[in-house]
Amino acid sequence: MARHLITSAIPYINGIKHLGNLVGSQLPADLFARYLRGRGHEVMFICATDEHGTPAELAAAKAGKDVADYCAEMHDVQAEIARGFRLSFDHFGRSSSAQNRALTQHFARVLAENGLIREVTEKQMYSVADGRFLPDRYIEGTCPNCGYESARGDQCDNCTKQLDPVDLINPHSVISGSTELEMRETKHLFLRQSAMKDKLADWIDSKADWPVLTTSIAKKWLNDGDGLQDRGITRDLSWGVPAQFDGAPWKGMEGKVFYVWFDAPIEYIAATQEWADKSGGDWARWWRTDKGAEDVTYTQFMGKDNVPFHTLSFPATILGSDEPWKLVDYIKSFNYLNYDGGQFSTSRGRGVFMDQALEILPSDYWRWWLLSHAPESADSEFTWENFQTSVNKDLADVLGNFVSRITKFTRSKFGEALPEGGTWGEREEALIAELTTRVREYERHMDDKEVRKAATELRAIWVAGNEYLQSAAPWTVFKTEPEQAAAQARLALNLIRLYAVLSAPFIPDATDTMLAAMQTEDRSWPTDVRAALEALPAGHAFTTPEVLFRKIADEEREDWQVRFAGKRE
Ligand code: B3M
Ligand code: ZN
Repeated sequence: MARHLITSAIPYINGIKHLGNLVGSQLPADLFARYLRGRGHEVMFICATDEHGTPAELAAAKAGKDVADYCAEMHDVQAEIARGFRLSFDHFGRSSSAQNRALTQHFARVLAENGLIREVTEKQMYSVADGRFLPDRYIEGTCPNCGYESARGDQCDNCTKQLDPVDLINPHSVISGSTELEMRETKHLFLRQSAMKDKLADWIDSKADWPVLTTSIAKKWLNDGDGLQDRGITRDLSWGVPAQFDGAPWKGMEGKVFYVWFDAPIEYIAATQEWADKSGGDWARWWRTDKGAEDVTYTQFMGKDNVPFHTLSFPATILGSDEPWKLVDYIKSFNYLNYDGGQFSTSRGRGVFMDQALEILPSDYWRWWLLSHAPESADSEFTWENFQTSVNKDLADVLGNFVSRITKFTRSKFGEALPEGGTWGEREEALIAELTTRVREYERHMDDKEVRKAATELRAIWVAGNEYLQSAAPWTVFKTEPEQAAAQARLALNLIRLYAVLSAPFIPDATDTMLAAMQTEDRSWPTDVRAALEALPAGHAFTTPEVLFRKIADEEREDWQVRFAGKRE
């Protein structure tokens, strides 16, 4: 049994995320966590809300709420939706926690002690109309790198370049729209990332097995010349972790807070501390290599825009501390999911948001489509036609139909218990051989975090059962050799349990339904497919489940297409 630490990028607190956000981090992280637990490993799966910085302040102001109240409310909203999608976090934390405040200040202190923080007096955008400095997202303008016109002060969404507000061309205030901006002097703390360039480069070079998407982004910013500039880690904001040294204000930093991207990844650790404080568990054995974490495999999941912060900035914090913190072992990153010929748009309400998705269909339908179409090697696109086809074919026609056909047949001919008699022949041996190969392939893809390939293999495993049933045709065999039909039905009913176990990472609710129908709680992984197909003996009672997956009708699809085309407030 191995120990796996898994983190998903922590979603910003401002508003409900869309399906593209979900498939880029939380959902594949959940898939992996469920898979590893299913294989009997010990898993710590951490996520949280990212509550500091300008996104939170701006959203709270827009909602007319105090920012702390706004964050508390939105955290609960996001937690509820996460439960709806069956995201199996061991803890869903908050970056505004006391634990994260203390840990963030701790890191800043040790980095300063190690000579890796310097104070910089610089000129920053000051909005005369707004009467304040405008950090990060309070400024928008044109990206100097790619020309995208709505680049934010901290990063360009189009080309992923990390920016400083002063880099923008034609900047304006997001608060007032004013372009009456002037440069005024202000003092900030800078993390000397440049001093750690070689260390970071060696570390990234040692990760030969990382996805190309991850290493290419990391190397691009590492070798770009300006990718590893020292970065400001404080901001002129009131909401955030105060820029203090263990309680005492950092001289000259009064009234400033740490930059949200400085404290957000630290929350991965702090959230584990939150979990420990709540459960009495031991966080250090997951995070401190001097306290047991050297045995931990740590995997992070995130969208590609988050990669620079996880391959450069956060490791700079960890390595720069010179303390025995666990560094990430594998970074799985994702491209973007587009929506029906364009992009998801939070501001225009274009596309399906997590709450809306659950209003129209149960989570398994979404989980299956999103994971089987995860934007791994390239951006992928959600279309309603494709969604309808996948659900109707894969879930209803293949898996659902298999379960319904064999339970109904057995009930009508033998009653609701696994029938006795008969033996396996060539057809059954061939099926066992095929499934053995496919289950091993499925495991390999899951171990490799190859989400789409795993989904394809799982679908093939379902198809194999359907084809077996089709060619064995127990309904025909029953007329002349009822014992033979009984052996076939027994095998097929055992396949339902096998499918339940294998499918759990993708469609956990269907797994529960299938196991309940088979009246078993045996979730043991099919290390030996033959043995797994004999797990439920003759005489074992079962029930015939309700429709496992319903089909999506053309009218519904058309209706949803119109409904989610845009304009949500
Ligand atoms: N909140 C950005 C995002 O949600 C940011 C991730 C933080 S991970 C430490 O995409
Ligand atoms: Zn750009």
